[in-house]
Amino acid sequence: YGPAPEDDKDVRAWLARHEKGFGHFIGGSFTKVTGETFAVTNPASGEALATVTIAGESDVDNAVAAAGKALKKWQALTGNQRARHLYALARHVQKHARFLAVLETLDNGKTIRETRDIDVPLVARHFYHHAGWAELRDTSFPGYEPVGVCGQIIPWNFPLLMLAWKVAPALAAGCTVVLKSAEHTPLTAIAFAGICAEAGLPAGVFNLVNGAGETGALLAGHEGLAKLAFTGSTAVGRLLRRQTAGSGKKLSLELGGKSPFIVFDNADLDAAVEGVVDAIWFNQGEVCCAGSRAIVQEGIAERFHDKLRARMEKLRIGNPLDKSMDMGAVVAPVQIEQITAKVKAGVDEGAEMWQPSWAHTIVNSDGCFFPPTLFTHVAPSSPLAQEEIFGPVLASMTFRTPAEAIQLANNSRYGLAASVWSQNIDEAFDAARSLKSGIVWINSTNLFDASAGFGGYRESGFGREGGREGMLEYLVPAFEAKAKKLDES
Ligand code: TXE
Repeated sequence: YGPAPEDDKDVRAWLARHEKGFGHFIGGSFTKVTGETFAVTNPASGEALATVTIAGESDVDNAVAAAGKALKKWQALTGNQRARHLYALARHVQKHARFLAVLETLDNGKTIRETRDIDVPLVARHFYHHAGWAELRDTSFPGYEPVGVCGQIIPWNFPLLMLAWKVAPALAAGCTVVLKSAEHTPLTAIAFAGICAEAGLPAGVFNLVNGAGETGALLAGHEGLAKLAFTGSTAVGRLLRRQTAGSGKKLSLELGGKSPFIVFDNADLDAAVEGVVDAIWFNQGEVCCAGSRAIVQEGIAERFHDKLRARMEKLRIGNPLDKSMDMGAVVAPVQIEQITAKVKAGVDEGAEMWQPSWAHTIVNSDGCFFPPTLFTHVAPSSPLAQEEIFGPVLASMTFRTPAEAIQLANNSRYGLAASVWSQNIDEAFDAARSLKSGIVWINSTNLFDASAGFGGYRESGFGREGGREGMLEYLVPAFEAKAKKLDES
């Protein structure tokens, strides 16, 4: 990890100005840094970046109260007025795009190429898109009302993008929000809170609390919420389902995945190999819909794996602020430990592991780097094929017939996404129809858009984010909302 490039100067200056730490954002302003704090680290170098206050019970109470207080005023605005606020947020995100991209890269370890070209532009796109829904809410969803105050808990793999996925539809629907950032990566959510103030969003419409699982549990259990939206691990998703059962809260869960990447023998192999790069090495494999299981037709498997290994040799991994890097750092040492343990278990059970010849050169650096890793001849029942690794590790297996490919692909407790590669469009559509997953990409992978609903089947969760389906998560039929109001009075 070499000297930091010049272009992180603005972010460094901002961090230096907040040397004493960051508080929460409640009722339109930042709270003081008091009580317990946690440290935020750059995973590419191990250096400390900032100190952040942990939200306890009274902070969560205050944030929910602020969101409750703002609800009436926010709902009294016209759709057009709410839309203007969303447009303003989008424009301010664009204005600070470079700052946000560098901050996200420092905090999470993902490459600047990704934050600059994908994460931050998609964040702006989500606010623009949902500004449209804000304006169209009454005509597009007649008979629906906003659900009310929403609690939102986000993970660390796309910190600012997951914030946008949750905050934009909630605000467009007419809800107010208390968001909890992820403990590894709270900094872009804090910067976004500043943007809300700068863009003139009414106080209390967006509130931010920081902290780990304890803070998340306090928020999830709060009686003042009408809805909880969560993205994270299946284990915590299960806890939250139990915690909110019988509470009357509306719930949406976006959890893990083990998405298949099916390559038929007539696929354009070079395109499919590039697809794998996007599917499993994009964002170091820390993607809930990562194509982590390659399912390759037998006749082309050897050729495909040879091409893949040649491509892996050329991947560049290192300082995420360096614009030429393909892969950056994994989010934290704990995640490296998890990936390492799962890879070791795969080797111990006899699966064939392959890493590029340069893999050893990154092992002893100060940062959390993990080389791209390929397992071939993986047994379908192996943990390598069944468990989410959430790292740059691809498990590959082969099939003979299309039916076998579908059977292997659906042999999972998850069902988030799938990718099908074939130049025979009938074959591709037949496969797509039979796959049990929320999204199917054909001859492409990891494509996201604010207008398309995203979400899973089975243990990947329920509820959709994005598009019309995503809006419905933040609305309720009017009679339900009225019954709730009557209950409360
Ligand atoms: O996730 P957690 P972790 C998967 C991935 C990864 C594993 C562990 O496989 O290796 O999860 O990551 C908050 N009540 N994914 O431990 O704990 C937490 O503070 C309420 C997939 O980081 O689920 C954070 O804000 N909230 C996933 C958020 O939940 C709680 C992305 C997610 O953290 C809580 C992340 C509790 N009891 C991890 N405990 C995806 N689907 O993209 C924790 N949290």
